Amino acid sequence: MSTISILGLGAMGTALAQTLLRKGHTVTIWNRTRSRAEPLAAAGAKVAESPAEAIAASELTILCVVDYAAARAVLARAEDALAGRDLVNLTNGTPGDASEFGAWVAAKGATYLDGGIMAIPPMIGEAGALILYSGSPALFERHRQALDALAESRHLGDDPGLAALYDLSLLSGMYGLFSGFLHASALVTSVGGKVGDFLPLLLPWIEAMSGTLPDLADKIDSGAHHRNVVSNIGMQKIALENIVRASEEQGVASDFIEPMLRLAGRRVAAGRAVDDISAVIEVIRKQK
Ligand code: FVH
Repeated sequence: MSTISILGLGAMGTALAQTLLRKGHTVTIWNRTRSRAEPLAAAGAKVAESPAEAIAASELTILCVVDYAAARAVLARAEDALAGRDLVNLTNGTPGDASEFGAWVAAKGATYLDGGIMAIPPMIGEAGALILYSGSPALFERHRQALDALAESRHLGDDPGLAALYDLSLLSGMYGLFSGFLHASALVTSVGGKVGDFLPLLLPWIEAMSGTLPDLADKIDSGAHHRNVVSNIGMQKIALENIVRASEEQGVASDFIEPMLRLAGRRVAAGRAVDDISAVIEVIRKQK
C-alpha cells in the first residue's frame, strides 16, 4: 500500500481520496477551502496545513483542481517542496497547458505525469472508469498499483501533452454525439414528437452508423478517400443542405449542422464529390 496526497477536494478530488482510503492506502489531503476536508478526515485521511506539507507527507501527490490557473496557484505555494517528489496532475486542460506545467514542475526537480480522467466522480474505483496518462513512464510504473485503484490506467507516451490531447479528442467525439442528438430532438419535437419515443429509432441508427467508423478510419489513415465509396460526399452534401432547409422550415436553429455542410461543401467545390465523408478531415486539417 502507498502513501498518497491529494491536492484539491472538489467533486473529483474527493472521489479520488475516498477510493484510495477505501482500498487501504494512507491518504493525506489538502484543499484551499479547509471545510471540504472534514468528511474525508472523519473517514481516516490526514489533513495537511499546506500544499507543501501534503507533498512532503507522501510518496505520490495527485493534483486535481478546477483548471491550470488553480493548479499553478496551488504549486506556487509549494515550489520548494517539489524537488525529488512524484507528481500526477489530473487537472483538465490543453496539451500546451500540460507540457508547460510539466516543464515547470520538472524544473523544480519533481517527476511529472499528466492525466486525463475519462469518468465522472461516482465511477472512480469502479469498472468502466479510465484514466489516460502521459509523461514519466518510470513514475507510472512506480505507482501503478495506486493508479490502478482509481481506474483502468493507460500510459500513452512520454510527451506530457498526449493525455490531454486524447482526453479532449474523446470529449470532442462525445460532444459531436450530443450536438447531433440535440438537433435531431429539436426537429422531432417541432411537430410535437416526444424524444423518448424517438430514441428507439435513433439508438439503433447511431449503432449502425458507428459500424462504418472502422472503414472511415482506414480511409483517413491511408488517405484513400475515394476507395470503395458507398455514399459519396456529393450526395451527402445534399442531405446536409436538406437538414439545414428542414431546420429553417421547422423554426429550428441549424447552428450545429451548418459547419459540417460548409466543410463538406469545400471538399465538393475542390472537385472531390466522389470521395467518402472521411475526406472532410482534409479540410479540417487545412484549418491549421
Ligand atoms: N467532475 C467531473 O465530472 C469531471 C470528470 C472528468 C475530469 N474533471 C476534471 O477534474 C478536475 C476537478 O474537477 P472537480 O469536479 O473536482 O471540480 P470542482 O468540484 O469544481 O472543484 C474544484 C476544485 O478546484 C479548487 N480550486 C479552484 N480554484 C482554486 C484556486 N485558485 N486555488 C486552489 N484551489 C482552487 C477548489 O477548491 P475550493 O473552491 O474548494 O477551495 C476545488 O477543490 C477539473 O479539471 C475537471 O475538468 C471532472
